[in-house]
Amino acid sequence: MKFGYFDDTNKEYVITSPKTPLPWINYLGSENFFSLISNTCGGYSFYKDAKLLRLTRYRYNNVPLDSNGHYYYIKDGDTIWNPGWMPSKTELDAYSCRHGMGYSVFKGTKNKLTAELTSFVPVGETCEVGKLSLTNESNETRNFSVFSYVEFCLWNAMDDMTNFQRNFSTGEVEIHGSALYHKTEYRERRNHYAVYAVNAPIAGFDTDRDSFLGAYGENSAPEVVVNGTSKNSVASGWAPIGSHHLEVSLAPGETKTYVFVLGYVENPVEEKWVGRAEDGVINRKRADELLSRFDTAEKADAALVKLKDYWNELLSHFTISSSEEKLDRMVNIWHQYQCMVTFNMSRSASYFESGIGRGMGFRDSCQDLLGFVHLIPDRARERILDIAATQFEDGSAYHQYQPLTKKGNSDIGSGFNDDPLWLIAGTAAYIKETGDYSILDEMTPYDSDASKATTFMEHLRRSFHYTMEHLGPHNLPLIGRADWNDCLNLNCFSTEPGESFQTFGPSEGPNAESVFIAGMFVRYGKDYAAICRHQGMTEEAELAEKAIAEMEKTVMDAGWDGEWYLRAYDHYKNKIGSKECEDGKIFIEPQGFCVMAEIGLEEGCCLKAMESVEKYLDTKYGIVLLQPPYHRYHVELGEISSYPPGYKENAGIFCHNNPWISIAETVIGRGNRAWQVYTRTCPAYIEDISEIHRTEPYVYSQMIAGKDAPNFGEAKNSWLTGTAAWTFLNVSQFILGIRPDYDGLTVDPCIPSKLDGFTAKRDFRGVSYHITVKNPNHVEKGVLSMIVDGQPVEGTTIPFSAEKKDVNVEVTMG
Ligand code: BGC
Ligand code: IFM
Repeated sequence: MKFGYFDDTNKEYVITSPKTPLPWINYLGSENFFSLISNTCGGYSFYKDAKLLRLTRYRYNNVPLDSNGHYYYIKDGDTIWNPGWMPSKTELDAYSCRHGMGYSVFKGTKNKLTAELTSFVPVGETCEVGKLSLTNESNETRNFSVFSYVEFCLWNAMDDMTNFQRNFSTGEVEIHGSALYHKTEYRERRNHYAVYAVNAPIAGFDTDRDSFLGAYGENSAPEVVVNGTSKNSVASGWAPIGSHHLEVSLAPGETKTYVFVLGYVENPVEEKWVGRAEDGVINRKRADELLSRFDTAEKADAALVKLKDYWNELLSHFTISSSEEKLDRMVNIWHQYQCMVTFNMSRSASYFESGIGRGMGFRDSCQDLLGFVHLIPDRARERILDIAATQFEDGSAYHQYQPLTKKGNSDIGSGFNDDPLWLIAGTAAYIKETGDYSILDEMTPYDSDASKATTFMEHLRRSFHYTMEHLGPHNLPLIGRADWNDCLNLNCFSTEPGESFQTFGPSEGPNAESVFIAGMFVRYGKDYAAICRHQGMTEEAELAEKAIAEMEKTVMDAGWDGEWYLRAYDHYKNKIGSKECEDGKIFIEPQGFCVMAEIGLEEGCCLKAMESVEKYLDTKYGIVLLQPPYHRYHVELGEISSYPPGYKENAGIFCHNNPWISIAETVIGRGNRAWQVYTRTCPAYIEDISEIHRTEPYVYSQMIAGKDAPNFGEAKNSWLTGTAAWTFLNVSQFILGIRPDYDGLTVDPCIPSKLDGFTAKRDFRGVSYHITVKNPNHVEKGVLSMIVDGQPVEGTTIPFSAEKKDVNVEVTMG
């Protein structure tokens, strides 16, 4: 069952019922100001950091689901309704929500009155624009009221929902004409405030929530809206809000448009203290400038066109055309869009991540780069250096850092032993995309301390050596607190039996080892060695190559279980992910990574491992993380066994590592299977089962309940997941096979044999490659010939040259 449809021409998903199984959201904003916005106008806004600078308040765990938002109430006679249905939940005569690239359009009709709300964050601005058009579809003149409503958050979202003894006394506002200013904190800091304004005279306003809703009132039927008159309340403490009252009169067929702006304003240091004499009165200069940029419908329209142009340009760098409509849709639009959102948000703010907990992930942000770097390489470069600046001097890393301060999060600390290697992965992707080795010379701090800076190349060296120098009894890498699988905590040995696990217990025991990190070490170690060679660090390259060869041997000796790769050894040196185990006999992660690293390829281990994945881990909704699930709690394994069977890391379908298997399948040339793995979790391919899947059908979720769970097939944690980057990497670089490499662009597809081929346009280092792939013999892999601008080229890589701006490539598979 579907709740909408894809509109590929407009790059939108059109939701046709407000009652989606879960809120289906979109992200507004591309750089600093962001809003989350659901299909019923729920959500909130923040500037740079969802925890520290949150503009509007959201209520988690609320009933009904998905409340607070940026709402517009229409009071038409006795009927109160909202164009996005919530929060009044008045049944609409017509409803649609179009989620597009950085904007959402809501259209509601009730009693022949239509309201169309277009919400977006203009490029380069720190505000959300809400353009509201009201049309009288009837034959009579209509007089009605519109009430806007946002509830302000007192900036620090964590403090906002806990520190009531203080917060109920700090709220302050100012009102100037149609502009309502939220200035809590301004008295103290004098540098930032929010403004909520409309470009028309207002009949009234409210800034105090209790006045607006009424004592014990609800946002489904605020007292002010029910009575049809604002109270002109001026908040002092309690809960500041912004609400405008517009009185509207429309002749038959007439449309009127209003532009609402919710903005964040920061006074630069030199302006910060202007107005000090009148203590606490805000300096509105910058707000006035901001509002004047959007004070007509024409200006708002022009900003929307600019936003669409921005996205059309970004998405033009990689486009394909094939006989598979859903593939084209995902590659050309939604994969890349989700990559941008995960790059911007890391794991901070979604409807499943509170924006308060995680901030940016060291591992997560490095992986996000893999799918993002081709979109805006300069921002990728900046991000890599930001991440590296939080690294410790020994090469290990804070697991997370705060987006606003860019400082490592010492509450979470370090000890995730896969982290350092992800920095190599992200950097290799950047260099392959851009050819820019100058990043390696950048002086880069450790632990955010500039006095401890070295070149960035030295950071990479320390990353690699950290793994090399932290080996366990079998010479496999020590796992530390966890590797990619956050919940496999094998150093929980000091916990008393019967106690719950200590996820953040001793960060590194002497024994617990990870075969997954070994796979990563081999795969990304090869990149490290290649970069060393390029930099003339021959000795270091040789040392790395030797360590990699030894690690490959170690995996074959101590990490191969006969039919698949082992997962790990625990603190007691017991095998994890072995046929000898009672539960958790086989895990997905080492199968993906060891095959991607080609460990044991010649010995046939890669094929065998892939066959085992298919035999033991496959389901109709994707590949589960492990089998059998842990049926009871194991203190020595940590959080993993705290989940009921089939959920999350305990045998859920982790979408993130499904592409690892798909890529691994391309390594061994099985295009049909790589395709099957790709399509099974791919949003567009499972749109028809939206009632089972439940999350948005245009983006990936982190997890789908596995076959051992009662809700098999139900997804959770949509949007912010490494799945976005890995899937785009998989489909673009391994299935379609268009892969940036150090010396040029490689074209080496591994596609389902049913495909006749495809065409693609790929921009690479300033050159546009127009690629035609033909598959006359319907093979799964193999390049028979490659013709570049009429000349045959040996192999599958087009050596890079900046001479021509357009290059035609014809590849014949066979
Ligand atoms: C959290 C877990 C979560 C895991 C994967 C860990 O950091 O503690 O609760 O399941 O990450 O998201
Ligand atoms: O690898 C992690 C990721 O960093 C956060 N989400 C879950 C994954 C697996 O535990």
